[in-house]
Amino acid sequence: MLKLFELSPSPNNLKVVLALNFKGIPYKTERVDPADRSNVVESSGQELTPAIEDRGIRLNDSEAILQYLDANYSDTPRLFPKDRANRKRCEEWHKRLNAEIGRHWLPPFLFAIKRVEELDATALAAFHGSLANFEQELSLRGHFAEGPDDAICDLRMAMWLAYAMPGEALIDRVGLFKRFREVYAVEPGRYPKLEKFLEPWHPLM
Ligand SMILES: N[C@@H](CCC(=O)N[C@@H](CS)C(=O)NCC(=O)O)C(=O)O
Repeated sequence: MLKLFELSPSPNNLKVVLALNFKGIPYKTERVDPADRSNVVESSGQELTPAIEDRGIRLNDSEAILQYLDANYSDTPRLFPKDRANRKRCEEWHKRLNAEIGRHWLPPFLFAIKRVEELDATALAAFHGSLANFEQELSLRGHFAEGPDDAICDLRMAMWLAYAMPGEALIDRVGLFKRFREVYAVEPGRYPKLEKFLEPWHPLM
C-alpha cells in the first residue's frame, strides 16, 4: 500500500491527502515529526514533506507526487487535463491562487504556528479581500474548474480555504486547524458560496 510521509499542518501535505482521497487510492500515513525527520530522510534522501513510497518508487515534492498519481493510477479520476492547452490553463490558475491567496495566507500561518510573534493584519486583510473576490466569481458558477479532468483547479482552492474554513473532521485529525480557523477569522456565513463550494471537499481532508 502507498505510504505517505506527512507533516499534517502543511498545505503541500494537505494537497496530496486531498488528491489521494479524491482518487480513492488506499494509503497509510507515516507522521513526520518536525523535530526529527529521520524517517522521511531515510526514505527520500531529503527532509521536506510530503514524500511517498509506492510500488518500489520513492518520491518527494507534492507536484511531482500529483503527476505520479495521475500517471500511475489511470483507472482513478484524473486531476490534470490530458491536453496541453487545458494543462496550461490549470497552471495559470495555480499561479493566480499562489499570488492572490498563498502569498497573503503565509504571514498569518506563521503567526498561527508561532514562528512569528505578531499577526500581520495587512496580510490578513488582503487574504480576506481575495476570498471576497473569489466569492464574487462563484456567483457565476458553483466551482472553479472549467473543463473535464481539471479537478486540480478546485482541489487547489479547497486546500487554501481549508485553513480559514476547516471542517470538523480535519480539526479532529489535525488539531492545529482549530487555531488556523481562529487566526484567519472567517466567521460562518461570511462567504456562503465558498462554504458551499468547500462542502464536498471536507470528507476528503
Ligand atoms: N516543493 C515542495 C516543498 C516541500 C516543503 O516545503 N515542505 C514543507 C512543508 S509544506 C516542509 O517540509 N517544511 C519544513 C518545515 O516545515 O520545517 C513540495 O511541493 O512538496
